[in-house]
Amino acid sequence: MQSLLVIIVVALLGIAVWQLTKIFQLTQARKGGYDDSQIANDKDNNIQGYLMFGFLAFIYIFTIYGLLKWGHLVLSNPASEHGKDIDQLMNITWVVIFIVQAVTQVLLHYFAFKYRGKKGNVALYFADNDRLEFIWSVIPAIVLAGLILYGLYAWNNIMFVDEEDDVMIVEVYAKQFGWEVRYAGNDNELGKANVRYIEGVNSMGVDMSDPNAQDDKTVTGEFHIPKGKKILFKFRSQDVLHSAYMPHFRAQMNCVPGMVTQFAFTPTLTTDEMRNDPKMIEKVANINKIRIQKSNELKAEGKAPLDPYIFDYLLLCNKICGASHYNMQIKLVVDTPADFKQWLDAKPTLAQAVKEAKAAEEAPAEGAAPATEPAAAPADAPKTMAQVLRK
Ligand SMILES: [Cu+2]
Repeated sequence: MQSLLVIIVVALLGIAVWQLTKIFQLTQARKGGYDDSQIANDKDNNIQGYLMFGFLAFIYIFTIYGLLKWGHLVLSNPASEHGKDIDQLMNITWVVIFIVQAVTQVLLHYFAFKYRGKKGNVALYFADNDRLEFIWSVIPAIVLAGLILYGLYAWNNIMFVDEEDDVMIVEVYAKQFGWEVRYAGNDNELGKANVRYIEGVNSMGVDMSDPNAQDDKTVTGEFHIPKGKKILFKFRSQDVLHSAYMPHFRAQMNCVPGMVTQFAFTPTLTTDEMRNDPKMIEKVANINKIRIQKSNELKAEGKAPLDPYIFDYLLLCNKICGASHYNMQIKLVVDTPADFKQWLDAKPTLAQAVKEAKAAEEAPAEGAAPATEPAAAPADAPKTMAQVLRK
């Protein structure tokens, strides 16, 4: 509110100064010392011409200043195998843009200065120049074609998943506003799924009558993947378009209702390794510096201070999908293969979870102890689960 008032006061002051200069100019004009013809004279044109150079200097100085001041804020080393290709593609594109921008902006502003208005100058009628038009059409066409071909080549390399590859399948399910993740289990095949099967703990709509679904495991809150293993992500959406964005792995794919999309990558740095990356340490220190400032303000107001920030990989939604889109994220942990195995082994299969939920639902009246039941081997679970769900 206070800043709004300040803005209004500054705007009103600006208008007042502008009106005063106008009055001043009018009084001068009446005395005959001021040209109020409203037509630009040579002096006006010269000023505008030199301002062109002023503006040119401004955009270059601001660009260099921005690079120096904020250049370190971009993401640090990629944490996936293909990440280097994406970064290289991005860097080449930036270099091309910088060169083109440097040359064209100088020419644009120089010519605006050179051909500024001059008394007595008459414009030359100039229909076209085939050679010039040829040059400025062919050069961008070649550069763009090169960039596009290189981009397509990089994209095809990244998106190609060899059938023979030893990949681990992980399903990511998007919905307003959160993520759920399903592991394909020992058979590395996801059971069929459909929104119609959503019920209770089976919140991803897995078809429990499908034999492939019996060893599937679902998790929420956070999910883990092992370092060095190619992960084939399968994306689904329950409701609207979402986009699974894993910036540190340079990976993003739309999650489209009614279809399965995919993206595969091999993580190369565990969460711990990324936390110990010198650039990441610097970033985290920067964030915590800001947090400490904010915490001091909060403490002064008698509120609870902020926790220090610890780095974690995230999977974020990158498609504006509704009111809580901004908060649609899930923690992603990259473990060593051994840690990952330990983490995943400790999770129950979805079949077990469904069975436990059913048992808990039926049990309470008798006060019996069905809690031991769910521990049954998953081998005998399939039929029962399928029957339970078909009811
Ligand atoms: Cu979303």
